[in-house]
Amino acid sequence: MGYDVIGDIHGQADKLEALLRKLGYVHRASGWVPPQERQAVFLGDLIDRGPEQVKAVNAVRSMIDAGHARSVMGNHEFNAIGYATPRRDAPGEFLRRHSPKNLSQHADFLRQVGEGSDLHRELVWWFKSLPPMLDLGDIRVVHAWWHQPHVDLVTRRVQSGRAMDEDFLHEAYVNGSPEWEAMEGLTKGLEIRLPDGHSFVDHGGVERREVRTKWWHEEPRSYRDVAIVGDGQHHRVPDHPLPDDYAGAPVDGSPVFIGHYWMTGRPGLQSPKVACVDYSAAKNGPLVAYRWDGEQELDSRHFVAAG
Ligand SMILES: [Mn+2]
Repeated sequence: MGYDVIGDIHGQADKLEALLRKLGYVHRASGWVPPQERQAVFLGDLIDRGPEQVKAVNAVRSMIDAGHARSVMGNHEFNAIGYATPRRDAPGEFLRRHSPKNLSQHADFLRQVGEGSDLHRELVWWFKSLPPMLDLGDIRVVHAWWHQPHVDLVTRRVQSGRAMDEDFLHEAYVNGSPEWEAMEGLTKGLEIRLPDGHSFVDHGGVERREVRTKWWHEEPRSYRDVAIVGDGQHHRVPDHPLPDDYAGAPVDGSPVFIGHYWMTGRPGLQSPKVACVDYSAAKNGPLVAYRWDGEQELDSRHFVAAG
């Protein structure tokens, strides 16, 4: 089986159609059908930000129902579940707070589905069925970070093929709990705190000390090696050695596909074993796929972009 691993759609249904066409998929009454012996694999973040979120979800969902695709859960689906799930311990409140910041990230989705509608409930129920990671044997797929301890915890707590249950969800929304750590790590990646006295300015102009990392880096020595910061900010990240408890590590074993990181420029590999296929389709970037044909060492010629 060959896999077409497709990055974060964020409601860009037109880009999805263009990419599927380019990959040789054809549209039938049941939905999009792949070429023989192929399957699509989606990396999550189907929703938020874009103009046609329901259409994008339905396209992916019908492919999964027909056995033509799989998808993992992104942080935006996990957030959507929390936003819509009442807290058992605090009537009137939700697992994810309805703060102005959380609302603004999710407002387009809520408007497009109709907040509180049957469609909204239905889609949230479906999001709970998306696995946080997929080990397909020859490849592994996760939205942001394949970290084996997190994978093991979620494997124990979320039965494969079953929706995420209320107990797990409540624990995963307790800041600092093992379940929270695991879901944060898998869907948002590894973040570390810069040493005292150091900070950088993020794309929104906010001064930060917590920085996303290239957890896949093959010889991580310093903060500067692994920090993911915007143009012009790299010099602000110190060249100090990483702390002993730094949890990032290069991948060995089967290749790992990720989304989430808002890449720009020409699609390229993170390492021979790691490919990020998110090239900012939510902004002005293309939707990108990696066409996997069985190779255990990835090849940058296998990227396909549309839009
Ligand atoms: Mn994401």
